[in-house]
Amino acid sequence: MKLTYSFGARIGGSKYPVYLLFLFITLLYQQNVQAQQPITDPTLDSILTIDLKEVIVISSFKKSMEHKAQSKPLSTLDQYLESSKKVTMIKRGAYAWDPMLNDMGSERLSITIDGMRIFGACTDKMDPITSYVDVSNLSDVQVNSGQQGARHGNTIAGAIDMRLEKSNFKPTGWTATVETGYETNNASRIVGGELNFSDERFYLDTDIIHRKAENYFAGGGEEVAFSQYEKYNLSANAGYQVSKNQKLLASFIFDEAHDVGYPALPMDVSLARAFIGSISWIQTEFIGELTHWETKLYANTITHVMDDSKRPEVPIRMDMPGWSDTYGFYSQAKLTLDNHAFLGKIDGFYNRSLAEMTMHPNDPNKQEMFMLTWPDVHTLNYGFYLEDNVNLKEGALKVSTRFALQSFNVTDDFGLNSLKIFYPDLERRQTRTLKSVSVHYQKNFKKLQLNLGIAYGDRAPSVSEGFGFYLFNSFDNHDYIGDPELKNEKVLEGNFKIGYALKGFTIGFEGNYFHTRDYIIGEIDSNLSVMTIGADGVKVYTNLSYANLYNLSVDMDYKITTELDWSGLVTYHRGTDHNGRNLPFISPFTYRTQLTYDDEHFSGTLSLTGALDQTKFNPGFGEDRTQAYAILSLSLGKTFSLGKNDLYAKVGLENLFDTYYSTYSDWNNIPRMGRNFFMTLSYAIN
Ligand SMILES: [Cu+2]
Repeated sequence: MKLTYSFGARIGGSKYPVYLLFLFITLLYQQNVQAQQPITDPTLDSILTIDLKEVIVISSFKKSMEHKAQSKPLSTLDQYLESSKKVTMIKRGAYAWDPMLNDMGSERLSITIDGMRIFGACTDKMDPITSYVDVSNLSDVQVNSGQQGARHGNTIAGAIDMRLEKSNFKPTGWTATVETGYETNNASRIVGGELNFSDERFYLDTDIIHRKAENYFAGGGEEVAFSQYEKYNLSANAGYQVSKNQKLLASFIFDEAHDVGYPALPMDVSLARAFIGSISWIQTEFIGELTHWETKLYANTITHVMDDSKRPEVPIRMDMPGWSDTYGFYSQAKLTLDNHAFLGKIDGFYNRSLAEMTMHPNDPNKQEMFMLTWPDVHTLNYGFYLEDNVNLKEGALKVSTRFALQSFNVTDDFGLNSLKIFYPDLERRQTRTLKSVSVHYQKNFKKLQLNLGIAYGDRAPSVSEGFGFYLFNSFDNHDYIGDPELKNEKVLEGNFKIGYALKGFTIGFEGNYFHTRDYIIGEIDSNLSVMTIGADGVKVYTNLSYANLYNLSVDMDYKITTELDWSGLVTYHRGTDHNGRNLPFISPFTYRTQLTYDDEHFSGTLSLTGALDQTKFNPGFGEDRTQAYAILSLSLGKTFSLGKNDLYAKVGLENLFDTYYSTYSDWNNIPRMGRNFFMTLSYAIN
């Protein structure tokens, strides 16, 4: 606690006048973007559970009126995710940041939309799943660390589930909102609206949003070329109450981004498009003691078109389109017996991933070259998940397990034969079994709460790790080749949390440890020659004997008065492999502190985020020492009542002192945005 506080005082004190701090303290506003979920989970009735998930409330306008929970109402989903305690974002530009949980990226993560599996179509990770939804679609994002996320799929790092916003048969009738925002740094314009109808029998929610931004400017005024983007998103959700006990729901999202620049990469995206749809049947009563039966069928299709047509000088022109289609289902039900609350779930998905690369030599007499970078890999996964929440005296126990079968089928002959150059005995099909077991225990003392957990889990290689063919990584400047014979990665996980609450003051100390066997990472193979002009070498995905990773954090919250609140967070992370070599993308020591003020009419926040020098980096993966930084931001909000309707205005200043900085997770040290003034207006018609 001392540590965070002293940082706040230093910035406020010596470097910048103290009165500046206090001027804004009087106008501060309660910001509570992330809240630790209380130990009762509404989905499990009143049974006490020990789900230590973090819930990031996404505030659409409607919710912003209820919660006033956001510091920047129309910020991107990426910015919301970044406010989480455990999620960090890899940035390759201003758009489509790539989430990491517990310092682990997409291969080790399960990311779902309302429980639906969906996979990006880019071999270079330009299109994380989070880039195909917008805040206008969502009510909240649930972050489950480690095997606590196994309900949604096999995972090492945990699960991020983005939950769609639904009126859910509330008798609100017709409601509408119009929202608009502008940001000065990159001339970002945002226009959105919602039109909803809901009664006890039927609801229909629709929303639309458009975002367009030009290049942004780093601190000090340097323009970051190729950082523009444009995106449209629209969605519709409908529900029909068939009987008191039965509901039929449907959801649809269309998302399309154009002209997206990736300043940290040698290529851009001319089109990234997703269609995401589902139908669900929900029954409160099912068979006998089984309740809350929910079955969902879903499908999604993604098109990703990557090229370098806008780059002035390239050694060779490349077109790299990719496609990913996923079809899936799940069916789950609950059972309550004495002090046990069970949840059982069966699920499955079928994914098809295909990506191509065509090289067009500058010399017209030379032939074009064509490769399949993902050889039309079909992945079939079906699994069974069971959890038991046991309500104990002054505590709780949660036991959960998942078992799944996952098979790969390389369906394209050309792609299969290309991989056979490296793996002559490669079979077209393969099947793997995946397992997860976890036990969590919670004990409540008077003002103290103790959580302990231990877990085992594994995962199959991703399509890139298993079947990728000359995937260029601009960070370490190597071509990557997959290995279909990789072993599954297996993790042994331990975690704890100690929470202490006094009147108005809470403190939590939290940590987790991942011992990962057969850790998958790319290693240099000096016998192979590069495909990409200018690349330094070729890496092949390999199983390391093991890698260790741990994360520690302390967070505090102090309610100074009913209106004024202070919170702080410090985190420490460390990751090494079996040789003591640093793992890439491990965060240095970070801190965050925030003062918020909130009364009926005004709201405001003053926040400071920063990191110390990154001294534990991995030069073999293109990393270097990232300098320490501290960034100060503030925002002010006010609600105006216009008759029956409400107008909510919010203004803010980010990176107040226009600091030039980049973080450990900025691809190729691309600088972050400099000073930025934003304003948003939301108008609700009730
Ligand atoms: Cu791409």
